[in-house]
Amino acid sequence: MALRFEILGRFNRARAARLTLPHFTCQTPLFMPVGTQGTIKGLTTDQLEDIGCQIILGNTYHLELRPGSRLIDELGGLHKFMNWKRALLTDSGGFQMVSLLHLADITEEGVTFQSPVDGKPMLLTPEESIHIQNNIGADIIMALDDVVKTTITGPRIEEAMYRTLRWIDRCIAAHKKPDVQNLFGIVQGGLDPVLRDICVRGLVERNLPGFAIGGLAGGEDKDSFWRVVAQCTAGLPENKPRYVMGVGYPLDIVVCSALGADMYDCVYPTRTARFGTALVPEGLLKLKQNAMATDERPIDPTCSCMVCKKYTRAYLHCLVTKDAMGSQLLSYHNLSFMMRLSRDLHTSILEGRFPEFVRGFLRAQFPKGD
Ligand code: PRF
Ligand code: ZN
Repeated sequence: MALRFEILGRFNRARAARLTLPHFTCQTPLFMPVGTQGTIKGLTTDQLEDIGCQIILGNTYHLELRPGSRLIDELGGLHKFMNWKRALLTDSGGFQMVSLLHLADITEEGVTFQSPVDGKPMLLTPEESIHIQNNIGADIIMALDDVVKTTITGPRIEEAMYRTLRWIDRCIAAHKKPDVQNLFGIVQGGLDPVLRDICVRGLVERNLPGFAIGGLAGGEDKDSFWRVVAQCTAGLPENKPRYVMGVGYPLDIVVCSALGADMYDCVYPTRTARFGTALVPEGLLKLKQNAMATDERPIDPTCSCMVCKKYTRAYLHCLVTKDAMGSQLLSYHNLSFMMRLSRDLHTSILEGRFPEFVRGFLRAQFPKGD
């Protein structure tokens, strides 16, 4: 195992922990910004360090297409290639292919898809995904899973869950660097508590260094989503990190942390920035609105990030969607917001004032109590 997970404080099911990875020691709960081609769109790695980012996510599928994991390996791994000294996590690639390419098809062997480069049929097997991720060299690598939308019903959900369990053994067997890279298994099973339970037990038996809860945030209602997270965290070992994949919105991170989850990733803060939206304690601030044109305040007067210290809403209104600098500055602020949220969760759990923090967060987001 190439990690240490020490719980420093708890509040009911919520945990504040220290997660020691080969490249960095992180504090949880934590949010991981998503990079695709070895970059978080619009930000330098120095800026990511400045805002307190501890671990970022890379996508196996994108990196394999360009520049290719063999080249990354030859050039000394992704950390060196992208000049990022802190922790990295790579996702296995299957989910990205299925969600991006409607041409992807899943068989027992792996995920088949047409190369977006030359249209040739390609196959991503569990072995190949792990081999690529071994080459990329992230601190945490993810098992190849069979992901289905939570909004479908029928036997396909059960098939995907059992296949995910069969594939985990192929991933474990293919993993050549367990001393320096941590392989996380992914719980699938849709919204079915029986299937989720079988998957949790199956993965726990494999004694992996950490576990992810997958297949969520795909259009199901919040109640179903939170119920699955609550069930999975209850069944996963206390002393291992729990990662809810593809989540999310600030509210979901607060709720999932209360339910005992530790790690999150989502494109939302950077994507919404590119559409001109800033995350603020009250919810969302749309910089495109005409009212912003003469507003001399910072995005968020309570935020101490570089953008809020130096620029007005009026200036950002002028830039958004017209100049790349607009998305860059908004991404910088939005990720700063997520980092502050992660820190606030950690310290409030540690200091025994988690309920007060959650109440304050909810009051700001839902002032009318709805
Ligand atoms: N599996 C993988 N990556 C993911 C997910 C998943 O279930 C999600 C959840 N929708 C986001 N990213 N491998
Ligand atoms: Zn800010």
